[in-house]
Amino acid sequence: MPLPTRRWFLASVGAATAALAQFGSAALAQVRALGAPVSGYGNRSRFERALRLFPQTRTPEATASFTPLGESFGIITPSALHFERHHSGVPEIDPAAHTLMVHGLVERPLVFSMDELKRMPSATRLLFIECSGNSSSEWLGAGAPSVQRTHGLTSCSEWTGVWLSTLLRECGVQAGASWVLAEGADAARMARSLPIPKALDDVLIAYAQNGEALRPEQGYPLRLVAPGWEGNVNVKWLRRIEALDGPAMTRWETARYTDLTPDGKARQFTFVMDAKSVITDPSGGDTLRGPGVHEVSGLAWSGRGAIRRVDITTDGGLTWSQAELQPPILSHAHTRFRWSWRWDGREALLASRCEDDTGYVQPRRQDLVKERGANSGYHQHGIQVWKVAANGAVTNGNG
Ligand SMILES: Nc1nc2c(c(=O)[nH]1)N[C@H]1C(S)=C(S)[C@@H](COP(=O)(O)O)O[C@H]1N2
Ligand SMILES: [Mo]
Repeated sequence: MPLPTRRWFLASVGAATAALAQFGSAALAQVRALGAPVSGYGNRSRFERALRLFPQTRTPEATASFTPLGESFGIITPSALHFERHHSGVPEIDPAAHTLMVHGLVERPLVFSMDELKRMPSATRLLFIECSGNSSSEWLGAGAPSVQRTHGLTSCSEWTGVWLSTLLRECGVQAGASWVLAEGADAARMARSLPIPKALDDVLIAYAQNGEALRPEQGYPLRLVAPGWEGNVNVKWLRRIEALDGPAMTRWETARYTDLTPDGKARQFTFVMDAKSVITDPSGGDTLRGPGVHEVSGLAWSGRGAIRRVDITTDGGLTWSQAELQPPILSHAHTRFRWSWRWDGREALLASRCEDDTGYVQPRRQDLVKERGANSGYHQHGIQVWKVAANGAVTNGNG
């Protein structure tokens, strides 16, 4: 690549020289004053402003908050900014009193305490959790003004716990068992059914997130994490697993979390989150400082596996250029991509398109609507377009 950044670099050197000249003895004296003492538990700088956003609703216990993806770096979501979706608020659970019961079609029903679970062989995985309602605002075109509101119902954490397969083997699953029901201890007693092959494959019963205990909002002290599957099945405040000979047909897999199609029928048990990507920088609400080189960066993920490729367009999909994927590139985790864009200062339609390692390519939003209609509600994973105006203002460009 030639050196497109040269002018930008020279301008920065000029600014730095000016700043150094202003850096007088008063500033130096301040730098030498004693700082704050040590503390038992860290907080971010008071100058940082990124927050989860949530709509004001009549029942704030039964809503969602959105991760500020536009202000995110790398692939890990800080636990304090992980999106939240609660159907009946965050229960307060004493881990010393909490248990997980595994029963139903098993040889030996067992009740596990938190201490017993933590003594068992553990596993750690970096995994995204995405609500299947993420981007539902975009089914009909430009629905939300910022990437936080269009895509902020996905987050990525490092989760540690016990494999569900380990617990099921302890209990001895009977031959007739084909599904398991997972139930939470919140007021809603939210519960979802999972087919046994998934339960025995890669489902984690997690007690830790990003190196410490789960946050209460994420299910403290125990949650289910089903890699790549819709957020709703990742049951929080987990208290019960029941082996069954079919799905339990709870209200969260019948009245909710089914996807209405144009013929009036609904798709049910649409577990897998399809490959999806979005440019987080620049994104809706940003303003480009002027023509020249801009680093375009964003996130891609797939419930089917790992991201293999991301392409970027600046002309609404007429031409595409391959972005760079930043390691680590992990299955069922956010992957960060970046691309250097020399903006000519004219109106642009900026978008990313990803492909996963099964060869699945993220569809255009219009093609998804053509196939599923506009009333699916869930699983909107189409390409997100950002419109860059000549004055640098970035807005939602979904047409
Ligand atoms: N017990 C229980 N589990 C739950 C929920 C809930 O309300 N209660 N919400 C579900 C939904 S819809 C989603 S998208 C994810 C959100 O997980 P998070 O709040 O940790 O981001 O949790 C799921 N697990
Ligand atoms: Mo969700």
